[in-house]
Amino acid sequence: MASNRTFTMIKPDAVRAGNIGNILQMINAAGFRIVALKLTQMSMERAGQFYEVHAARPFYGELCEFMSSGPIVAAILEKDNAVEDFRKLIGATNPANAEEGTIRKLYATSVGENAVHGSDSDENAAIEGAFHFAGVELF
Ligand code: FUP
Repeated sequence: MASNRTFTMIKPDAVRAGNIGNILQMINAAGFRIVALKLTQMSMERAGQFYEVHAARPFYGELCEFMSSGPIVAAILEKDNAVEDFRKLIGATNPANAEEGTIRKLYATSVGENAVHGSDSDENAAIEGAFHFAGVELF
């Protein structure tokens, strides 16, 4: 059975560009309920832990520097089929390949600075949500 929760981050590029409101509006309009939400910033070390799965990839250092370069909005979202439906809403990792109307098509500038994160599985959604939020922060 598909889980009904996913985890997202509005990344430092989109926060710097003033797009928090626009992106949250798209998330709400697509039918996701906000379960948890905060403005926060990851240290280089915390970003390294979050993206540990990519540690061997050539872009890992740049990715961690970028993700710790400024505040992010972290959120847990709820909807039927949340993980898959949210991946559709955000579009392809590289905005050049993202479909029209997706968050990355509208707000991402490159494969590295791609405006938003969306969990890729139910298991990772739970792990990533717990990485950023304590139980008392979920509503
Ligand atoms: P996604 O699940 O769409 O966020 O994409 P990945 O898990 O494959 O990648 C995680 C992050 O690594 C991306 F959001 C940006 C960064 N990345 C790069 O900088 N270069 C790449 O070639 C691939 C990913």
